[in-house]
Amino acid sequence: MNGIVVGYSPYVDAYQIRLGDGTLDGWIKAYRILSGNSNVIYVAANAISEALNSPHLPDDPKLNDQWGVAKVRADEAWWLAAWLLAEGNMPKNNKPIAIIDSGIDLLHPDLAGKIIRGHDYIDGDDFPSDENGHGTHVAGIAAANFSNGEGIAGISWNSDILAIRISGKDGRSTLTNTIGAIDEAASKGAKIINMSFENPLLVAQEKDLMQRAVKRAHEKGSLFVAAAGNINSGILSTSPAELDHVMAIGATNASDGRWVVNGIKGSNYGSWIDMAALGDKIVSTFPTGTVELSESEGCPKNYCALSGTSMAAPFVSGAAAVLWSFYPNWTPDQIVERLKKTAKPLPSQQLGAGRLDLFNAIFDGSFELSNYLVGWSLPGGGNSSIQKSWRSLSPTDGAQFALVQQDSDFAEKMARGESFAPSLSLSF
Ligand SMILES: [Ca+2]
Ligand SMILES: [Ca+2]
Repeated sequence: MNGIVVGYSPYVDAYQIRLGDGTLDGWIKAYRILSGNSNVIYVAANAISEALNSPHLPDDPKLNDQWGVAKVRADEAWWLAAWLLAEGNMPKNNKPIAIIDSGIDLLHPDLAGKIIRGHDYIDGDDFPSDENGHGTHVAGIAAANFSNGEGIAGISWNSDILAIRISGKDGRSTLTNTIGAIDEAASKGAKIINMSFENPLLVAQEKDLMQRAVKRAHEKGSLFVAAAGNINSGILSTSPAELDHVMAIGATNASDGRWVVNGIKGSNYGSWIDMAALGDKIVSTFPTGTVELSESEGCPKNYCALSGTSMAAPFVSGAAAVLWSFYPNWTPDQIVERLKKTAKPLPSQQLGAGRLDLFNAIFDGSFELSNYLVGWSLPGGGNSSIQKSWRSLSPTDGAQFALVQQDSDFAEKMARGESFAPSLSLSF
């Protein structure tokens, strides 16, 4: 069968196997062999197209407009998470996300109950409301209320949002406000700090000041995600995305090309980009009243589609929060590494590691496993049962997987790299 183990999840205690024969027939053959082994508790396909109608997916009415959800395989990640949550095998709350931006509509129905009010550096108060629209949109992508029968589903199903306002109606900010906001976010315990703004013109001393603030926060355990900027440049880098310990996020479109509009506006690219996420016509929350972007972007109240690297960054911020809920003890650098190494490569796009793939990020730890797992397989014979909820056999993303659960002792041995009986070392 030529299968190889490409991942292991300690939470589901399951191995992910990529089958050499990716057809349905190949899967069925592999299923019969694996499910016949007494060490295998169940075998299931990692394919959940049927689950789109299942109760595991959120009921938010605009989910159908959120093309990015399936593209980054957030739906599959949610599906796995829903099962783990139900089993009590996962934290109910994801890591808090700070949105340093133009503020957030504090009255929005799809952000209600999520927002922790940070400082408003424009008004000098603690009501960081949004007169521009940008911050409200960014916040929703990362963490709008999930499965609440309203609006959209945020990528992270249960993250608090720390709203910090550094720009007014015109969307412009200052270095002082930005540095204050970074220090504030870290001191208030935000694990993920989203910065969907760009400045290509900072001088060295200004960059250094911002870098120092980032470094302080990074040392407190914060992960930074920033927009790479929208000037369609392969030469200019922008701050804060270019700084050390900050993920620089470019933007892609529905066909995994770099997001560009008429060759004028587009995602920046180049060797300084870490990875990319979706930035083309992204539907998210928008202020309930009239704001600056209402007219310029033709946005109705409450929800609107906007484009740019500003939208791509919160996809990654939300994804980081979800990934962290699966691996609560990881450091920010481990989260960053996993997100990058499991991204879908986009050769020749100059968008770093490629486009976010949240399901892969959660499940594909192949690069962290040593080679002894490659070629691992099981012979036939014994009892098994298939999980009834995991019934779809359709391939996703061109690959077929089986999830194979072992008894816990077996998993521990595997994790320690111990050898097994010869009966467990056959090749497919
Ligand atoms: Ca205010
Ligand atoms: Ca919602």
